[in-house]
Amino acid sequence: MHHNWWKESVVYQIYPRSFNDSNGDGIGDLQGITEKVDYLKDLGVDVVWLSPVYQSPNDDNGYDISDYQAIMAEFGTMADWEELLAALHQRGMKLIMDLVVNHSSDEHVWFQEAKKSKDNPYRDYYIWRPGKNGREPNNWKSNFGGSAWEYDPNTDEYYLHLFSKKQPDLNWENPKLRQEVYDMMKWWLDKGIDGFRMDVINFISKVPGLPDGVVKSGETYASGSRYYRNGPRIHEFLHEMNNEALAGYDVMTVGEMPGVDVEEAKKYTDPSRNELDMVFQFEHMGLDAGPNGKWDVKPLKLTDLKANISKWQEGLNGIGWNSLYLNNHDQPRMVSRFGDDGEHRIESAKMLATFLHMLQGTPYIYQGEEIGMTNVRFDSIEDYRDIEILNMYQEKVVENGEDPNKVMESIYAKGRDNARTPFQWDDSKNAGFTTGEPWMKVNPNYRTINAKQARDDANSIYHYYRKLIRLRKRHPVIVYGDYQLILPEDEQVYAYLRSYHDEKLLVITNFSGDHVPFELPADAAFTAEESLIGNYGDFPADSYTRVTLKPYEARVYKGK
Ligand code: TEU
Ligand code: CA
Repeated sequence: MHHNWWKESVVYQIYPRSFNDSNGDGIGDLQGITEKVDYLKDLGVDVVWLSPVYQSPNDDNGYDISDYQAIMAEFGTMADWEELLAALHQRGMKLIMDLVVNHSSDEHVWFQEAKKSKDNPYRDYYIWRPGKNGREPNNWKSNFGGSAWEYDPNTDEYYLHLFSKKQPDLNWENPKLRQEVYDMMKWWLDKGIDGFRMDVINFISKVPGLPDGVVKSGETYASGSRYYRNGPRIHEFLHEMNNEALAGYDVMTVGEMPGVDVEEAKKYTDPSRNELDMVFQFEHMGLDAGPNGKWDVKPLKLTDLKANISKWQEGLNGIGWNSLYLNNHDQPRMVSRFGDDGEHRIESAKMLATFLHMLQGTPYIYQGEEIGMTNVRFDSIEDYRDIEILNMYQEKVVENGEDPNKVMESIYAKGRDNARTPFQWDDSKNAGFTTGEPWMKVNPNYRTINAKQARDDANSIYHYYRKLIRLRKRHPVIVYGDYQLILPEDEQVYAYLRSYHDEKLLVITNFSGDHVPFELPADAAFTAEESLIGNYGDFPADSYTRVTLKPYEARVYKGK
């Protein structure tokens, strides 16, 4: 398999607003991140992905950009950003930036111009349509609720917004828009960045004619996703972007792609096609949702996770590349969702990390994951900040009269703000995140769960992550090995083999809080030589054929 630095790397995602506040205004900022680069270096990560830090009115916390070449005033200045880049580079770490070009902010000068008149030179940078029978041009719903169209009385047309109405979709059919994006990308690349994470990049090509979707009974709007995910010109656009903007730079590109399947992902990431390096896909994030989408919470069946992960591991092997993650800024905390954030918080967080980091792909650590930060339960909807949560609550409780307690439960389980509470640095006021009033409340469990405690405790989740990251550097099988699932039917134990040349790994993870027997199937070709890492301390290398696993136990054996 072809070797690349971004396959051998571990990425750390920072959500700047919630990471570290350097000036006491309650909002995380760039100088705050720079103060913590040694923390990142000690952890051992190779690449930092910054969620958006560009100028933005913050309707969606920076995912609505009003100037792609300016820094958000709340986060600091361009000089602060340059200092951060230099501090990371000095320590041998890389920086990738978020590229949000499916849409801009409605406060971007392009949109300000576009809405002036139908013949404005920028009109075609966005997607405008006349209404149909006094209604929206089609029945698509926005990902944040309501119609995906907003009426503009000045020009008597609607514009498309797949997210909030302050996030108008850019028109990729327009070659001038595409060229502006490529020029902007090169401007950042020439500043020395090491790549891009591309926000919903598989949404940029829409099916011409923007056909109606099928409305579910009882609903007003339909999902239009089949007409804008992996659309007809998507591969052409990404190939062009690669050619025009990326060629000649040694950078990594990762495409955030809701609704991508294995076959499409192969096309996006097969190096011979010159599109992207890796996908960041969502299939496994949908396994604990019912037919009515993310708020329709259902328990995860481990065999569903196995079938899904295995399909991706086998499907991309030798062809493309995947990102490995169990949480990010849009998802609940992984220990709360897939582990046990009470009694077995530490063991289960380590188990999930082991499970993930031993797979083929590039692991992503979302800030706070490495200290086992958990979901939060705020009593009042007033304490929530996320536009998706607030719009959903408004629609369900205020407009449709649904039971607020039930809706709050779904927010506790799936709301994006679970991931966005301030980073817990220590047990001082506001978790050491800010000396002021934090923009969102801290999770009250910061007195026991915080980075200071974790760094001082040799058995912490944090030190376990350090060890996992270091193992990756020593054993090419972790990065490049083939994957083979064993015990596909087991509902408690997820076990798999990796193999690369004469190196093999056996990974055994108990996803339950029970004591569970594990037995290596007789036909599994594996002989253990060494025990690599486990979340209950050292264990004997010869225990791999038959063992009773403790709650959430994880063991990795190396052998042949
Ligand atoms: O998210 C894209 C996306 O489709 C989702 O992950 C979505 O935000 C969420 O899961 C809805 O349930 C990206 C960004 O990561 C997200 O923060 C932005 O809000 C969104 O795009 C719009 O830019
Ligand atoms: Ca600040």
